[in-house]
Amino acid sequence: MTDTAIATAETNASGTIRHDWTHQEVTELFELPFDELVFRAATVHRQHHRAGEVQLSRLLSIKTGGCAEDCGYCSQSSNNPTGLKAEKLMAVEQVLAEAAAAKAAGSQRFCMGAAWRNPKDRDMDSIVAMVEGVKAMGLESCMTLGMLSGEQADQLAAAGLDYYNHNIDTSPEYYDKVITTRSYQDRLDTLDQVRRAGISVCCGGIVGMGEQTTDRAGLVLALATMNPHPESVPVNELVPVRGTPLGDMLMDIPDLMIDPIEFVRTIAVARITMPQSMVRLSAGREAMSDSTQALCFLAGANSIFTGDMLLTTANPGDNKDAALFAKLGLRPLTGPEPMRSQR
Ligand code: SAM
Ligand code: DTB
Ligand code: SF4
Repeated sequence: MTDTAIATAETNASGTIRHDWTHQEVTELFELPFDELVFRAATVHRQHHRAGEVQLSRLLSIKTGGCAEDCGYCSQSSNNPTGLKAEKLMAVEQVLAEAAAAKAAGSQRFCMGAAWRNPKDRDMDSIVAMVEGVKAMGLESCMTLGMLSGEQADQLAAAGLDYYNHNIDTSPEYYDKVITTRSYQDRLDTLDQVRRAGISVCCGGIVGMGEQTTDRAGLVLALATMNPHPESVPVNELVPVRGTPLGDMLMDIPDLMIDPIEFVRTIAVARITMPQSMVRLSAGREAMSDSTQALCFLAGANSIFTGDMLLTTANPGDNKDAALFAKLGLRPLTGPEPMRSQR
């Protein structure tokens, strides 16, 4: 990349956020010398966010297992013999008790996930009550329930839902190696409904599934050419689960594991191309060293999931995270996020 290209890469000629990234440009970012890439990502980060502040979100699986989709990474697909016991949708009171505990432990956002291809209309009353109850506690609310109809997106918006998480997971080119039961376009259609309904978009993907750098560039490109960018971009490292095709592959061929430096590069490129978004260091922290996490924060990650569990797999937990924050001098996020419209 030339010096001029580097100087203008993050913004276009009028200084506005770019949505016209090309695969070539994103690939060139991935290929920068590591210190140059991280320096640029850290610079962009400081221009748009309060450095050293990290948003804390708590996840809860409100409906676990027995999912009809065949996502190759997921412990919860009924296609994957992982031994996970399928459960019914949790009672509203139980979900709200968990939300209250999350708030007491310092979370700003409460994210509820269901192992569904899509919610059934009969579930929507409970889902709406969960969103309303979480909002009433003064927490931000997020849900991830699979594909949504326009009507369901409107119901969630009316309940006051702040964020809907729906990931594109990987590049369009690698997608068929990961999931066959719903298409890339299905995902984009749900994201359109979420956006149209006025709910903030949380959309990202998973790396470390055996994909190549070109696919990681393709994933970031797909996100960074959305207009507007997703307000929240979770970058997950595959948590290998025995019984899932991708988890088995990774455990049997450890050489396929993504190098931590390449993971940090993905965070940095996401930060540079989507300057205002919250970039969330999501699944995979349990197996990650403090040093790798520190590099991720330096490269612009500014949101994490807290607590002992993600949905079905382990997360570092509050004690380890408190120690990490103290060691690195990080603080929980205060005040508004740059992109999110207040609801
Ligand atoms: N069923 C809904 C859906 O897929 O849209 C919501 C829940 S699903 C578990 C949410 C996201 O978690 C997936 O899109 C995927 O990106 C991520 N995820 C699931 N299993 C994972 C794993 N083993 N490692 C890393 N990320 C994972
Ligand atoms: C996302 O991108 N990561 C979170 C959240 N969105 C819902 C889920 C991670 C799940 C990791 C595997 C598990 O615990 O089952
Ligand atoms: Fe189902 Fe979501 Fe898991 Fe895919 S990622 S199998 S849709 S729970």
